[in-house]
Amino acid sequence: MMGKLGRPGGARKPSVPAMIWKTPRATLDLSRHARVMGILNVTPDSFSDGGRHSRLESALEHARCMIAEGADIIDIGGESTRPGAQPVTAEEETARVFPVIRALRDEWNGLISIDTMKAGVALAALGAGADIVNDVSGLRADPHMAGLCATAGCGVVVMHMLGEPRTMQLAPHYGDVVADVRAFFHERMETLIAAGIDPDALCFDPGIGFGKKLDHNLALLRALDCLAPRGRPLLLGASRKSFIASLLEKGDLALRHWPTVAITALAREKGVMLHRVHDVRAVREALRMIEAVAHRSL
Ligand code: HH2
Repeated sequence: MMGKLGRPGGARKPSVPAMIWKTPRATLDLSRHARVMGILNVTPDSFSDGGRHSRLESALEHARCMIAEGADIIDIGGESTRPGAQPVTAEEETARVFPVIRALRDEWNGLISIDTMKAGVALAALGAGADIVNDVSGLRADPHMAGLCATAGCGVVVMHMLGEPRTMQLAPHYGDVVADVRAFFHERMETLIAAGIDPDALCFDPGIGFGKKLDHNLALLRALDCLAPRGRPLLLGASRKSFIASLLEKGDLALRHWPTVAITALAREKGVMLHRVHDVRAVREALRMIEAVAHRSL
């Protein structure tokens, strides 16, 4: 028997709303398949890799490894945003990231993002071949950043942070963290579109650990399915973050690997399609498994 809207003998194909993210190199269709952003810190003081990748060759080697493991995007950062980290000059930051981006661009056609709050660094990085600006200040730290992104037509990650890295963990306070982050995204979306950025180039990130206590992070993780502005993708950076240690007493970074995979799976189930992680292989496999189960019957 076939109902008005039904198909004989089976469930209707649920329609998956279109979700795209535009960058100059490629427009990603995020309706069905999540993407992995591998983290490449070229800072001497990064909390996660202790500066191991600060030299060009080892940075490239690490990028190649993440690409072989299935990274779709390599996110390159030259300034640590660890709580209490001291800022570096634009010249120093550019000197760290520029050679890595240029060399990686020469050998790889995938997406490269620059993790910076400075328009000068972003300009140099885009010139070297980066496709995306990932700004943990949500394009508020530098008044020239929005105009630059609009002119370049690059992809943009707009992250929420309360305060600034040096002091953000001192006493973060919210009325309702979920409502506040949602309101921030809407304000940013309006402002950035008014500045000339293509709405399809925007993606949003709740900024786990950036001016948030444990309960704030957990509330945001529980609300991942209702944070993003309509039609825009969400990116999550929960990899190895200290909230895992607070919950599970895993001070050793290596022990935060499996909890990170679990958080990624939870986030994917809540519709997060962009995952910024250190350990690409396990996250890639977890996402493949989740998507194989979800899509097999479609
Ligand atoms: N987290 C960090 C840096 N950049 N960008 C986005 N969009 N989202 C994040 O959650 C995010 C980010 C901090 O983590 P990490 O890169 O591991 O450390 P460091 O601050 O030392 O670079």
